[in-house]
Amino acid sequence: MKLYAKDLQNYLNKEVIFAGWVHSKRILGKIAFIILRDKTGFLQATFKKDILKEKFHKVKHIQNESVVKVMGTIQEKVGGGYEILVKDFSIINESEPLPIEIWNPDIKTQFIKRIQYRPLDLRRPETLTIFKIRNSVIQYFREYLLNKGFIESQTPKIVLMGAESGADVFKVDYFRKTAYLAQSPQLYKQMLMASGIDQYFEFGWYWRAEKSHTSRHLTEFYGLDVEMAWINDHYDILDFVGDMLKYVLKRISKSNKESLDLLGLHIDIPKSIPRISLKEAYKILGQLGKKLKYGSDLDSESERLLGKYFMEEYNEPIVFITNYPWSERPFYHMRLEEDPFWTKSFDIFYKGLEISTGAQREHRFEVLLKQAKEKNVPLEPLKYYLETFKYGMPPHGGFGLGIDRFVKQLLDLKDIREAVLWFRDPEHLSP
Ligand code: AMO
Repeated sequence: MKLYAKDLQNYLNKEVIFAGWVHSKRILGKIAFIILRDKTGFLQATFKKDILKEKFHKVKHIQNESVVKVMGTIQEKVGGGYEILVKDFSIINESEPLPIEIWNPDIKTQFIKRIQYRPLDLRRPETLTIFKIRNSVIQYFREYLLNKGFIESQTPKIVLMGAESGADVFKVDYFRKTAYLAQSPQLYKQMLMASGIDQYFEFGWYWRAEKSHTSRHLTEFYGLDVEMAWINDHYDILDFVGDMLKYVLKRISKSNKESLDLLGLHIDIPKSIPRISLKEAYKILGQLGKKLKYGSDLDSESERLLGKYFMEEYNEPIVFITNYPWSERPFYHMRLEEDPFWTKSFDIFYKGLEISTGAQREHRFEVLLKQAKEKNVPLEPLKYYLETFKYGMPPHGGFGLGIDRFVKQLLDLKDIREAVLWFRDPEHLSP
């Protein structure tokens, strides 16, 4: 096992082997200092000519960012910390001069070039931290759901039809049949509600062949899908998701303090998440000078305006907007009994960006079939999905939450591309 810099205090006056990257180098005649780095910190390696004899001259040729292994004794360093007095060393992998800047305080390398050299970019603590927090985000969502008794599993990603609009799908040549990459696990997670797994979630990839060039769209993105049965209506789901979001944000704020400090961030925890219907949102937008056609969806400017309004007026970073028009929602959303123009649906906005969509689903077979026909959804590939609704399907609903968008908003990143290791958009398939 590697000895990490953070554990050096346990090895005082002991002989050890330490490996890491060369962070910096200083040569003063017969003595040289190399600062070695690993993911946990730094160690000064002290090289002396009288110990290393003729091997000493090799130290001068070691380039920054090379991987080096040193053997020697751990000592306390004057001024605090530890150093290793090197008895022997080897260069494991030499580095050429880096093609991107990583240690300048003011990085000028363009993001697109940083992505071409993403592993090097990830040596920067600020970049690495994004992925440490992303890792925690996924862990805390999972933790919350498992503690509530949900079951996590996985559903097929090579499918016969797109689960959402059906448009914007990537085709796959599947042994001479045409298949598609899943747009979402929607149909499968709903089918599970008839199975006894009445509280289900999965993390997984979504693919959408959308030619969007925005700071919030990817063609391949990662999502959390949740589905639950025995609900009364979509407000039950919002009660659940509200508690979950508060839990995750509190947990990040407490357990990832060091990472947040490095990025200079403070997390606002929602207190009482505002919940308004789309009709009410139209009114607020009207007061803010933005007119939307009655029955239309929110555009990105409206999302931003509402986010700003609820932050300024109520100090709330998250907003739930409910009851979207049937014309704007997929066939599986349940319509309001009293006014079927609207659906029992919602979108969740975090700092002015949609991070999640959900709804109570239509569970009555005849109504669902009628709705699918009304939206001109091809019925043949839906056969097994629709069948499930004939044999005892409980009322149910759920939501899909974009992890990349959540991380973008959480960390105030300018672009969703910063929140994924290697992104896919209409122009980028490599690296
Ligand atoms: P929807 O299509 O709204 O809903 O997707 C759910 C969430 O996924 C994220 N998202 C995206 N993230 C990055 N790039 C994109 N191109 C992109 N498109 C969507 C958003 C969005 O809120 N089946 C339903 C969910 C449900 O009802 O359970 C669905 O897929 O954060």
